[in-house]
Amino acid sequence: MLKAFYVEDALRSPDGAEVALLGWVRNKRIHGGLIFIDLRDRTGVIQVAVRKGVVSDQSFEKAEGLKQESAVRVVGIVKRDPRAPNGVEIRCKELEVIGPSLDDFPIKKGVKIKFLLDNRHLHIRSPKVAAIMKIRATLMNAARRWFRDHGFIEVHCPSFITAAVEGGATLFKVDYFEREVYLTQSSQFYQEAAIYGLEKVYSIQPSFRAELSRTRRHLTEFWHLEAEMAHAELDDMMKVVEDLFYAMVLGVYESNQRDLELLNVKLDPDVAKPPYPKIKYSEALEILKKKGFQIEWGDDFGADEERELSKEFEKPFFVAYWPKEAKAFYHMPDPSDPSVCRNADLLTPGGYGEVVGGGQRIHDYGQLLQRITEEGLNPEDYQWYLDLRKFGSVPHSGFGLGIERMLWWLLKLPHIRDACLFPRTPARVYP
Ligand code: NSS
Repeated sequence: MLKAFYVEDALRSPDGAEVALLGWVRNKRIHGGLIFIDLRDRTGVIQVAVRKGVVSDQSFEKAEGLKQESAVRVVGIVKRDPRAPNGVEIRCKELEVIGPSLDDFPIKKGVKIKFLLDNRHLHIRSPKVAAIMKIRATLMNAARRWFRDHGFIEVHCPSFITAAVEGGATLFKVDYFEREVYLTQSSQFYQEAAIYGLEKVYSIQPSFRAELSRTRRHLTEFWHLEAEMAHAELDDMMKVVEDLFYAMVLGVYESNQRDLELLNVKLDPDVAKPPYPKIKYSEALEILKKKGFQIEWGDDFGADEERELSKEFEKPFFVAYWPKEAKAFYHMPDPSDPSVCRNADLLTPGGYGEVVGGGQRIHDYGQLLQRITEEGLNPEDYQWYLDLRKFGSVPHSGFGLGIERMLWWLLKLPHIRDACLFPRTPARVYP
């Protein structure tokens, strides 16, 4: 039968109730004829007391021999006891080993980060990793709920592609039946095609970047939440990003208090309450110059620039109207000043930097063709993308949000890889 009773249910049960728990042995302490087991499941840890003479000799022997992470089934009586870590103890009546640990569990206090990453398949059992993953799942659920409530339709786009969205330098090549194709950096172009049938769409799926940067914020594979809207301009896109972002933060605040506590994160959802400050690229440049950065008009911001800039803000904030040289060819030049695009990145405060990139797309055929050529790209590679501008093209906008970047900021994680079940970075594709 599927498990339906968890440690958290046992903690809430009245004294004297008999409960059966399935879990894993996190820790064991032997005091002569009394053995304490810390039993873990996905909802928490509870102390189980196994007393000689109360349980059968067989159950006591099994308990004595338990190694860390053995899977067990425990039947016992709930008893409030102030000496127990959670104030509740299970007085064991019966213990059964479902899956023994064959070796000593290698994850111990004080092991190095590399060791934890090499043994990520075992480390992810830790309550802290589980808490991060539960919060991650909430972000996804909250985003889906928001999109559904606001009339967006979920689509699924291919990962094998033939032309770059975000520049050729970060494309992963794939041998595709002796043809060279790539792993996608973004689903944007497919979403742009989809809006002509579905008008407002979103997708949540992996994107890939062959980025050799060993920073605390770059992955080679990340989960990309993207949306695209027909009949939408830059301001419409920023409004959607604000509302969605807040709904995601609020979702975590409402559903994950215990996980946040375990991670020692004090989350004030008001930090993400719209409206967000909006500054222009030119203003951001001035702030950075005043801070002593040697940066010129047209330069993209690196990790250092973003970190310093984002220390100036208390809320997420938009940096809008970037010079076209700094951004991909598809961004729409602003009609009132064509040297800048109608685009905006959302940066998180406190030194974390960019989490969302997006803007209004060029919807005019001739203008798109011109930008493709100006950038030295081959129009043939973008034939189908250009085609979209031939048949009833409309102003449209969209954005992409990195789920791991958002978690990194939200939980103040030391490294973006802590936001992944199995991170992928230049140095790591195992396990
Ligand atoms: O390159 S982006 O800024 N924009 C796009 O890919 C657009 N084509 C999205 C769109 O408009 N549909 O990437 C968007 C976000 C960025 O803000 C980060 O949050 C995340 O994707 N991102 C990454 N996260 C982790 N690691 C890496 N390497 C990475 N690159 C982008």
